Amino acid sequence: MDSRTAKAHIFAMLDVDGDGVVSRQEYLTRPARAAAVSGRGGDDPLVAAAHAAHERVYASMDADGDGRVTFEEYATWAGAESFEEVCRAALGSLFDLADTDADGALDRDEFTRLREALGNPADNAGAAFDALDTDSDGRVDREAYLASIRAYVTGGASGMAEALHTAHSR
Ligand SMILES: [Ca+2]
Ligand SMILES: [Ca+2]
Ligand SMILES: [Ca+2]
Repeated sequence: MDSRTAKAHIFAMLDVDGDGVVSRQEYLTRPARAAAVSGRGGDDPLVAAAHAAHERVYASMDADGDGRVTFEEYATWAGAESFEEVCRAALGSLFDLADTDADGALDRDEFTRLREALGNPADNAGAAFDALDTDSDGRVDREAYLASIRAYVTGGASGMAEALHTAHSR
């Protein structure tokens, strides 16, 4: 799998209504949904942090600032540099929303709820969890979660990336 294939999968997931453009609203719905499924209200500081982190990603991603992110715009932008600059914080904020018992790891239920909130199919959530939970202790920690997504986005041909590729396929 090359990174452009991975980017196409991710873009398709972000473009919820399938019109070929990721709108600002589509993107900002992600932290809102992650907050909702985790039972968090608007007064939770993690909700505000997640919203702000996603605003930063969208502003970075939307190079021409027209409030529409096309696939070409996305594919040009996505990569290791943008991951470190803005994506890590946004993805970490989603992880924190989902980590409802705040133990620094997602258990199977927390992980599955987050995936569903972000529009991943529920039917392979178990396989995706197993691929990430490499020591099979029933927990996926924050660094492992972020590292696996980074490897996927940047086209690393690791076993983890392949597992995630399957996990993201519809
Ligand atoms: Ca769209
Ligand atoms: Ca744009
Ligand atoms: Ca947890």
